[in-house]
Amino acid sequence: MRVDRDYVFLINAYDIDPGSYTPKVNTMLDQNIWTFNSRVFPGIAPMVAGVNERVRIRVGNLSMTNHPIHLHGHEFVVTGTDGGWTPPASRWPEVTTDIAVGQMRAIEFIADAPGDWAFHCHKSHHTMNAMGHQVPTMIGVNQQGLVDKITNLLPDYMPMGTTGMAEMGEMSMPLPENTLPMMAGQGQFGPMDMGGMFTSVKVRAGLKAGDYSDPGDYQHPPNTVAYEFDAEAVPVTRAAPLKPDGSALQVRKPGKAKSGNAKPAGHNGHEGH
Ligand SMILES: [Cu+2]
Repeated sequence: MRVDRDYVFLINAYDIDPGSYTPKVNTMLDQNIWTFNSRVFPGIAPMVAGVNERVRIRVGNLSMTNHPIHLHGHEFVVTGTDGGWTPPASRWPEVTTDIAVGQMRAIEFIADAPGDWAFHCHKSHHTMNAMGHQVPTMIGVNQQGLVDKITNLLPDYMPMGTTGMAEMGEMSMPLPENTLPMMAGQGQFGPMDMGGMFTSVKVRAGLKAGDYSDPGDYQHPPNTVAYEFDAEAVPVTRAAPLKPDGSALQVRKPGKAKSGNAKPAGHNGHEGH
């Protein structure tokens, strides 16, 4: 069962109030810190792999809830369970596998796509750090009047949730000691708005066996990065439509209708026919 890279995560969860140093060990389900190897993003080193290396990731779930573990950019197969290695004929391609309470799974894939690929639990609140989940929905609520009154008492107060939670990653709110921002991490395109059970697989050409150092941000080849389309800035050019014989049709651009001509514009020059 040889592989080129073999990674192991144990999943655990904690309930630690912001500013506290003492986990509430009697909490059974309402944890607020979701961890890989007792660490949370952005404090988890990326996994690395050379192009076309076979990678195994073993995940054991010590927490009291299931975790649908998801990998971007590749399809994997489940090669191991608590019962041992799976027979090859029993495997099917997956991008997410649920790891139930007390279970372990080994997944394997060929790292054939260079890039930085997210690897995370697919439960959204498991990719967040400590925060009360009982906050009211504030989307669309203008909090300015309230903010003015509160900042008289608490100068550092910042409103949250007016446009959803992504704003959390963009503002650097002062935090109590021994606390992490709910969503954090800076990527090469801006705030990543992630926390908790989130890390990445970095696939690079030319990586030496045994080299586990972080290769940094992936350098995207030219013209492979999505961008916001600006119709004003980019002139649209269209090829002339082809006739069935392959030759281009001549298309007359609509012209200005002469005054008093009730016909649609575009047929100027035909009046004399
Ligand atoms: Cu999870």
